[in-house]
Amino acid sequence: MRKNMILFSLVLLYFVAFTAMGQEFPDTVIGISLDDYRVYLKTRAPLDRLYSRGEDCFFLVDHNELQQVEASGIEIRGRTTAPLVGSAHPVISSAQGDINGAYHNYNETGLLLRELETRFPGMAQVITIGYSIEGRELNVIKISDNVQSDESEPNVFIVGCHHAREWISVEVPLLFAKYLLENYSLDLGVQRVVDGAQIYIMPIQNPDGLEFSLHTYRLWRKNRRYNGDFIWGVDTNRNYWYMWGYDDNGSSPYPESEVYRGAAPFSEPETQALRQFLTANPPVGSISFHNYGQDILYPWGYTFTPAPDAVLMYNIAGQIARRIFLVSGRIYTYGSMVTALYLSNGDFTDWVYGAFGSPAFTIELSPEYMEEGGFFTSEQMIAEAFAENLPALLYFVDYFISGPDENQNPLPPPEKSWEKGFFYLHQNAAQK
Ligand code: 0X9
Ligand code: ZN
Repeated sequence: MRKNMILFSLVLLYFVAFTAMGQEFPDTVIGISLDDYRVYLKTRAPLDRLYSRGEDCFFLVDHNELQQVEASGIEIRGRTTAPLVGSAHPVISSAQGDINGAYHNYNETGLLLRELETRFPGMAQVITIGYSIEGRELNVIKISDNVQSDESEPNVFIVGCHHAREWISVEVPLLFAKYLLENYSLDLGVQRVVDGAQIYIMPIQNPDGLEFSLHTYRLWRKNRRYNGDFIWGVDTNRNYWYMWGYDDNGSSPYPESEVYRGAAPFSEPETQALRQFLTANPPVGSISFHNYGQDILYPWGYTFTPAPDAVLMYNIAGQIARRIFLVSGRIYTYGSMVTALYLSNGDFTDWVYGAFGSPAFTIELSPEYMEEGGFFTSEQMIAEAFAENLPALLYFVDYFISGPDENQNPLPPPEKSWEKGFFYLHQNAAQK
């Protein structure tokens, strides 16, 4: 019996060791020209794309994939070793050419927020509102005049990166914080919003997921909750309390789903922290950044019934779309969330609107289509996405200080016929 046990243990040990040794983690970042990559794809499986820079594409590859690329004869234009893959303590990297290029990872974001706090002590304050499942800080930067005191000014809340793979959604809120602080003394418009409101910006709602997407699997979406049975992740944008689990349309009770809503409303530390923080600092308006799709969406998401303030939110969304269009010519379509995308429940904006009654928006940043890269955004897009959203963000904060800007028309109906239908659909829905 005892002998059998020993034998069994040895066999088990062998399998565990073998599996661990055999496991291949991607550990190298390589740059290949887009033309070469097209050639490569004709005969071999796709590689894990990180981002693109000019004509080059950057990929995260394991040892076998690297050998395949080398054997294919195409030119590897750049190569770096990725920081410790899967580590809970990501390596600090700030030079372009690291695994995330010009995109900010968790550490870089934290460093920049602290740097801003140090440079602008009267106007910026970093608040750690909780910790993620893997123990990372959930940070909000408060920007206001007399930042240390709680003034009776409207609270505007802006958040990014509920979804790990949506890297560009970190950049727009983060760069907005930086812009406000660096331009306060140069620009009266900036001064007006910083003096008149308390602006809370949280660039990363899901830091564990972001790091996993950066270092291990580019297309990761959820957080890193371990659900048992080798299944990880809750979709934090399905875990909020309002109408949580209303039905299985767009949210799922099954852990393996990409839209798993978690075991209970607010079961995740990442959503719990926001519940506490926003309850203590109720927002008059909020924006949650995502990508991709070029949409400006507002509640409800859980039902087709228009929200009581659908017209108000429709008008604000129109003003946001108009300002984006004036910067870049890009058309962001707008309407209630269900008409624009699909039904879902337990998302951030339904909760904010349901719990606080204040206008709440999801902005799906560019690109518009999968064929334009989808989640796989380029480095150049960081500056573009920020620039095209800046006037809209300033308008949004100012709206809660000055009220609606009656003189501005919303975006004229877009050209493409299906979008026209889409536009009128929303207009009608909003006017009901
Ligand atoms: O599904 C989401 O959470 C958001 N889209 S994404 O592709 N970035 O994942 C959109 C949320 C919009 N809300 C509803 N449709 N209810
Ligand atoms: Zn998203």
